[in-house]
Amino acid sequence: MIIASNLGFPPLGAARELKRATEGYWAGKLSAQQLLATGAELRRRHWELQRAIGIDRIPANDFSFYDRMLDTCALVGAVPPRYGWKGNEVDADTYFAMARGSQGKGRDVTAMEMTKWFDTNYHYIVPELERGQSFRLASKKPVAEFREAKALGIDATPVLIGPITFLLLAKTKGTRFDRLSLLDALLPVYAEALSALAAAGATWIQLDEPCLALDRSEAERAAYLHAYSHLAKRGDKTQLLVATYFAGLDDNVATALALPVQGLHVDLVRAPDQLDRLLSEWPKGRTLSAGVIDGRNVWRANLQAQRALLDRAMKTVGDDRLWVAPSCSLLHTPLDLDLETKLDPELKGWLAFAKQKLQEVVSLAKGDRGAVEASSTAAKSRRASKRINDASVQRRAAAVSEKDRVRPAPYAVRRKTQVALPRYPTTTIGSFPQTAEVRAARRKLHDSQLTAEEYDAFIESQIGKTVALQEEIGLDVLVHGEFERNDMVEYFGEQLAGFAFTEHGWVQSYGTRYVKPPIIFGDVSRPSAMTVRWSRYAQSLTKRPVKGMLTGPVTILQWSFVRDDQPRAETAKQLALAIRDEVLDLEAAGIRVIQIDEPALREGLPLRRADWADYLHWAVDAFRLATAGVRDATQIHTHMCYSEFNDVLRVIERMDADVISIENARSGSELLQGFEQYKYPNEIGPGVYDIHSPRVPATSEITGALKNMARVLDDTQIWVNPDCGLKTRGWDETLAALRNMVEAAKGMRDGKRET
Ligand code: 39S
Ligand code: ZN
Repeated sequence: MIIASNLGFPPLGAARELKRATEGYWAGKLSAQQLLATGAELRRRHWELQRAIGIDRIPANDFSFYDRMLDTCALVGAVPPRYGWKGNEVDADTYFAMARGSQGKGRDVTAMEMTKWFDTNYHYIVPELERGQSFRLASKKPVAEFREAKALGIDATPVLIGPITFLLLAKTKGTRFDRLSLLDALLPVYAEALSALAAAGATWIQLDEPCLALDRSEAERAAYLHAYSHLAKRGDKTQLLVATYFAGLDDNVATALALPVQGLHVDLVRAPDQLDRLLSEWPKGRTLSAGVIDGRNVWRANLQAQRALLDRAMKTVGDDRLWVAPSCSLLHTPLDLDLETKLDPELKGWLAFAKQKLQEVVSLAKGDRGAVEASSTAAKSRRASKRINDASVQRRAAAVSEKDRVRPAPYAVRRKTQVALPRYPTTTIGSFPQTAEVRAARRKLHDSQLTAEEYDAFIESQIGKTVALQEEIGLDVLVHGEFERNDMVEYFGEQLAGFAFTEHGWVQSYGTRYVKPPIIFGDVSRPSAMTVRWSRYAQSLTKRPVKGMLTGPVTILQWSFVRDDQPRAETAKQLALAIRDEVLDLEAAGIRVIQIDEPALREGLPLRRADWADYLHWAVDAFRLATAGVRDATQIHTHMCYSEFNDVLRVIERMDADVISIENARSGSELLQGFEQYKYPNEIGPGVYDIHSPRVPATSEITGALKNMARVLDDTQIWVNPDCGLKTRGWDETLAALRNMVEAAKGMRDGKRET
């Protein structure tokens, strides 16, 4: 019997119960007790669902109220000193203060840094570690959740983030030091956590080690062996499964197979080629968890092909040691396709969400012939469907040449013809608060309680108010505020041909924030203008320049579920042509500044460095194709966030935007260090405050950030802007922060007047 297994299940709930309860708790409308009860109810429901589907090994402790890396910080007592933690169990207020920062009740602490989880659109909280830091078991969550499952009669697999991945994803504070130097301090705490789970009756424990599937040094490989040898000495009978995903083990195969653990999970969707090598060296008695159902996309699997992989594995591993599973945690897929009542049936027949993926896992484990045949029929229907191909889009993409990607004049020449602005010009990244009122209006439009005319008038009133406020605050380049957008990717997906969108396909982005990634199923084009109406309206209200706001082709690609029947580069090119059409329409409508956001450009980098150059080449080409059609006088901006930019600084130069704004506030001085070593030629706005936290930065704090920038950048290059869009913030804190920001910018201008 092949075992059907799962690595992780999305915690949100079909009615987004977890989001509502958590935000309710933050707003003081729900007690901690009520929040915990909602969490327990969701876990129960999801465990029972997985059991009903027929999953044999169901995960526990995959649930999180905010993020599993943050949970791990709490587990091992890695709480930075600024939270004033006393060393007992990490309570809800400390936990959420670490996630979001906290202001009031005599406390003013910043949040921990947040960054992208590998190449996903999920963000994790980055552990902060100090030299010589100690650890201690400070959370009972894994054991408590294992017991909850056990009470339901489920022998669950508790899931922890493995010690090496935890350390490798952490950042060091204070003086730089080798994170792995903390390993020996950390391992006893992990051993204690494992023993506690063993004592509670766990038969298997899953340790997520995605870092083992990335480029690793010899020292890091040695650390893997060292860590798992230490954990193997526990003396209980609980078996360990090390889970790798998102990439193949490649040159780490020998290390992975040498670990003294009982099971290994590998991603055979992203890296099917690793199977032969693994099997040729497979240790006798080791369990193989074969990740053959794509946990990163929404396409229905071709079960026949995946079953063939399993048959090969079975010959070596034996069917009593073979598990079949999704490639990674299902956190990155929506919950349930059955909730989509409006999706057209043909397309629906090509898709699978988390619940359907687990059904596929069970079909494979059971060797269900009917299911295998049905999946082949669906695959054939998709390949043959007329809806996928648009000959005119394909012809246009084929005719693109390098001249379409190059602006006629260099930056220095263009700048002289563009909008005139003071030094340290101020702007925002584009969105203003998406209040409950704005969302309710969209909901009413959807439910026909508002007519299209009434909704449009409401959006215009929001724009009018926001333009007036920006003028009053004294910002230099204004925005319309993006009130008409549900999301910066979904909004465009809804208007582009070749896209489908869901009603309930929520996927966690960070904390309680979710997105509904659109589905790119066919050739992409833009039937008509998408944003011009709102930008033109905003510009009609003011003499100051209003920035047109678009999402770039790479980001639309990265934050959508993308068709898997042609190279991503080709889909990116089609998207670039669609955005190029919009850019030119904005320019024709009198918009002098146009921002094309590419926050996901960095996160799209392949996980292995050997694959970077190829990706960066086509990704930057897509951005250039989208933007290079404008006149010299049109100022092109771009924006990027949540990235380790120092990896891609030189690539940013090749994008040739006139101005780039960059996330910077939470990661402190790192970005600036990059600019010390490398002279960026165009203009740049490193974010001066963190918008992912409700706290209002003082003017002096912003001035400090600007002065730091002025040390490594020329003062004619520096723009003053927040880190990112303001849509998640409330109006009061937004206005207060922007006033301080403008005051700080003015101070910089005055301070430099004599030079
Ligand atoms: N990825 C994408 N796709 N988009 C991004 O902006 C980002 N930014 C970064 C990186 N990745 C991204 C992550 N940042 C949100 C905010 C920041 C993010 C990601 C997500 C966010 O605010 N998400 C919203 C949320 O979780 C949902 C946004 C949305 O689609 O709350 N809103 C819809 C809308 O505005 C639906 C809103 C909604 O929930 O129309 N409506 C209620 C309902 O349907 C009704 C509301 C009411 O009646 O009051 O039940
Ligand atoms: Zn941003």
